[in-house]
Amino acid sequence: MKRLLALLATGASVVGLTVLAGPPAQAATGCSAEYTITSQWAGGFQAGVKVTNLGDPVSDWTLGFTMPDTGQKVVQGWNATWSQSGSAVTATGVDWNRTLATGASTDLGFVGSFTGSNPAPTSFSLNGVPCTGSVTDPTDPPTDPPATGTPTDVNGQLHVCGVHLCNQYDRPIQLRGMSTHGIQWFGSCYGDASLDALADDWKSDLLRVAMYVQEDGYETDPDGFTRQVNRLVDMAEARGMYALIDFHTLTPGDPNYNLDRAKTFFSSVAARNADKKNVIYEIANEPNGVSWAAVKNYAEQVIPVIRAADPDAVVIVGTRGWSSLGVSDGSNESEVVNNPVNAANIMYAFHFYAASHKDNYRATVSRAASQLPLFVSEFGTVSATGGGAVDRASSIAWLDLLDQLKISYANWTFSDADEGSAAFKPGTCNGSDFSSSAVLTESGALLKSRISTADNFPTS
Ligand code: IDC
Repeated sequence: MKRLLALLATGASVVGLTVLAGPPAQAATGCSAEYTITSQWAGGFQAGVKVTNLGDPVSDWTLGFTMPDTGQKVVQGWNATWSQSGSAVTATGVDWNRTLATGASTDLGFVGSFTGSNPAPTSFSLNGVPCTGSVTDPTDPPTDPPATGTPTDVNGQLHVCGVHLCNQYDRPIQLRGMSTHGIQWFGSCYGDASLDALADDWKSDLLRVAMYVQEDGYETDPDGFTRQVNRLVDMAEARGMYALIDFHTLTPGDPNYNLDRAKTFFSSVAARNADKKNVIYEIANEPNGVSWAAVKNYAEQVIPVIRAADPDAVVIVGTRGWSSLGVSDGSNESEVVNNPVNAANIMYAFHFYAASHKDNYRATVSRAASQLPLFVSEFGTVSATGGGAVDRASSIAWLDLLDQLKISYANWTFSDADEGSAAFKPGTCNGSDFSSSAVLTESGALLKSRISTADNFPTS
């Protein structure tokens, strides 16, 4: 059964269908706008607007609407350039969502304030055309009941299909989850209670296991760290979560420095976990100060080692410039598109920190997503240092974009590190409460609210 989206339709039928006979064809126009208040507090609220273009493709758009109460104001918005004059609000598309094909949607949002009441806005229009259309969501699966079971039960062995991550039914899915901090430092954060909370309360699909190679990591005790990683793979599996095994190279930035270690490590974990369906391998966290050619050379030596032991697992390859597809080094995705890694069933890592990496990075991802299979195996809501304040608007813009593109993600970090990117307040991992809101940081609360919404995994 197709879900009919809640609409602000005024009762008119679908606008934008061309009539077969009659006057000469004109550009088809029309839109629908779905407005939702996602939270509200004394004098303030957060709202989302899903805009769908029901007419001909547009390469530039402005959404207009009217605030019914004089006290209602847009304070700060995302995924568009917002302005307000009296009761009239406009939102204009930004680089990466400026073009809307027929039937395409984009999600915008804003934080607002109000003094009296806070009714829903009226008179939505797109490029001046009233949004009176209705639309069914073409991404809805044709199945009736929502899938039941854990993420790994429902999706089984994953593979790459086109630019997407696909499940056992060969349908694109998005995994949403969390990354550990360095397991050499935060082992106490990864026990039964915290992982129960991650699976049951957060409804996380995924645990990324960040095994640093340097900084007192793998190189100091290869067997011990291999055991720890395998233990976390098992703990994730027992809870129905995918496990991303992250060979967390960072400094030095050239992954070839660790090539022998990578071969030893991956031949061991791939052999040991070959029969499991929940394992994804991430072979180099963040190459930096090194060319794409060098990263590709590393990947083409490590991937065959994994394939020899575990032929069907998805492998994620880090990209140049701290896994920015080269953008942080002044390059872009074309170096990968023009010279891809010679291997099948792989994805490319894209990492971002929302307070540091904004519109030009989002534009890169929205462009690259139609050409390369991308996996956001690490991102933060804060600055690239891992600390500082949560950039809420940028984080939400990013998460909306990843949702729209069905790009999987893991947030840095499921830990109680004393830095803004950590989900838990310092000291949490010494205790037994991983579920109450009292132990969450601002970043943790935001991510938990995003990750714990129902998954929509196709089952046929
Ligand atoms: C940071 C940690 C911080 C630690 C530092 C050095 O948050 O506590 O001291 O590493 O190991 C990355 C890296 C990730 C960084 C993170 C934040 O993958 O290891 O973690 N970051 O700086 N890339 C961009 C940001």
